[in-house]
Amino acid sequence: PKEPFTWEVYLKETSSVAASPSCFRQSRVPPSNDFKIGMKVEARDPRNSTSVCIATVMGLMGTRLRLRLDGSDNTNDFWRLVDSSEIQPVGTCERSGDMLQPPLGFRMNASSWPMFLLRTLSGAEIAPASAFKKEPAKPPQNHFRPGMKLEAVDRKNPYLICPATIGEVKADEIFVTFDGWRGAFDYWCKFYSRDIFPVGWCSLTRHGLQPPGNSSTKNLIPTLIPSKASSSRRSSMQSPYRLPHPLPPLPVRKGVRGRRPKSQT
Ligand code: MLY
Repeated sequence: PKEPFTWEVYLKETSSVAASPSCFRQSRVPPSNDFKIGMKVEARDPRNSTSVCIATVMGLMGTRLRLRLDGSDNTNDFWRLVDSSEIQPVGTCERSGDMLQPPLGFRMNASSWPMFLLRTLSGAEIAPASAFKKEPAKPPQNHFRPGMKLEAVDRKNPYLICPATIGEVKADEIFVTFDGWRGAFDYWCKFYSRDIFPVGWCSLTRHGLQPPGNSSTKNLIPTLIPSKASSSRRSSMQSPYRLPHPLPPLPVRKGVRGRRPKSQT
């Protein structure tokens, strides 16, 4: 029976180190999540960052909120930390002299927006200002190094937080690689991204942590290995990769006397 994932065992197994908490734009003591399902907040529209909209808290996970813009459909939910600068108490927008906007893809006629907004907010539970926490400051510099471990939001499945490794560091950016997933979910982000957390964050905040995937980088067929030795003899048009072994011969279809090769499916 396979042991459940723990960082303690995994760091040993992979002989790797966790990135220091000081590398991250996250509080050393995670904030409490004082929101409740159904509460209304103001949120920047993720698809149109110039507008501030009304959103409803649809779910809570650790220090994160699952949000849905009122007047939008249920297919564009997004996640924000309780100390995100992209959410604020209802009334903040108006006090600063701005107007609440309908979300991109508002499902009604634009002319019905003022009445929709009125009905949305009347009698609704408004999240108290005390639930919104101050966003931590950016760390002054990028202290990440390749090989350091962290926990990171899977941006293709943003409800998931997963074990990850720093693959590359370039100026104020880092390449986040997802352990055991062959690169399909990897991304570049700023070192001060809010989507990355120190090892232990999920456990501390009672957020689920995905186990590493099981895709090995070995045994890929065909396995492409960068060739170093031949690089000086290569013309710029040739691939920097070579196949490690000759490919197996293709099955040959013989005439009437022969048998057809068996299907591989
Ligand atoms: N089953 C989905 C979700 C994969 C999630 C990968 N994350 C954890 C890096 C898929 O295979 O696409």
